[in-house]
Amino acid sequence: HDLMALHPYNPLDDLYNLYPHSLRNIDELCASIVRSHRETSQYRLEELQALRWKVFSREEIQAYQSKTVDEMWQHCAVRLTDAVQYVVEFAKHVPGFRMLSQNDQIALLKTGSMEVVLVRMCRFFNTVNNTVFFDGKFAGTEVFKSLACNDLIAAVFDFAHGMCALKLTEQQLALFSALVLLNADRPSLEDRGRVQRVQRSVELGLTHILHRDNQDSLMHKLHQRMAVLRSLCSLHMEKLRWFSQRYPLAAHSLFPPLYKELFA
Ligand code: CLR
Repeated sequence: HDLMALHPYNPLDDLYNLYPHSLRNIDELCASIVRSHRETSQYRLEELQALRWKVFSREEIQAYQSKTVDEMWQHCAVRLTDAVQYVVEFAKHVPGFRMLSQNDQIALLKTGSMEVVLVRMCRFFNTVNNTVFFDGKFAGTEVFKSLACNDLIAAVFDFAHGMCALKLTEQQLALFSALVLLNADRPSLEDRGRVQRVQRSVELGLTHILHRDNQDSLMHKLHQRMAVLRSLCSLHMEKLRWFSQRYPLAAHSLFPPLYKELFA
């Protein structure tokens, strides 16, 4: 009975007993998702840890704040697009993603790439002083003042704070990122069934990792974070529409092509 208390029932256990060989498949799936996360994460955690206290000076902050709205939007769009490009690279190496039709790959990236960027943001976030790694140093919300969308910035920083509080390992973060991307509920998918099968395998992988780490209860919290992500991304799209209406020329000619292709 004591043993039962130590090891609460997990539906995966039945699966392992029935199909011991599939455990190896799950392990292999997890290993390749973790590998592609590592290879596309831009900075290693140790590097970011070392830069943690490198913050912008008063003058540097003022320089960002005196940029015009369109200058700052363009600047951030370039940084975001750079991050999105790494997410696209990550996606390509998630087992099953490249087997999907081109249409479905693009549909998943259109809605998911920004969400994964925001999930990844927690690696670049310092909760002690509420700053994010941006342009080589750590920046607080005030740095983004000239974007004129303080509500979005505050919500994004809040989200990063909440993600940090979960203290995910790099492996958990990798699997969660893959799950955010492989979502069969996204609009305009051609072959929803195929996306669903890939989604299920990634879900199984995440469940497996959390179970192994003795953190089964994290799954529920991660599903809650996914709902917040969706609202953040619609806020981003709303701001983008507002900006494109006010600055049509800037939005048309200064945004990186990939940014326009995915979000405009
Ligand atoms: C996220 C994790 C990536 C590296 C990275 C690059 C650009 C950063 C981004 C991270 C976090 C969010 C960020 C962004 C640049 C601008 C954006 C700081 C750290 C802020 C929130 C402004 C958004 C403005 C839009 C409305 C255009 O691997």
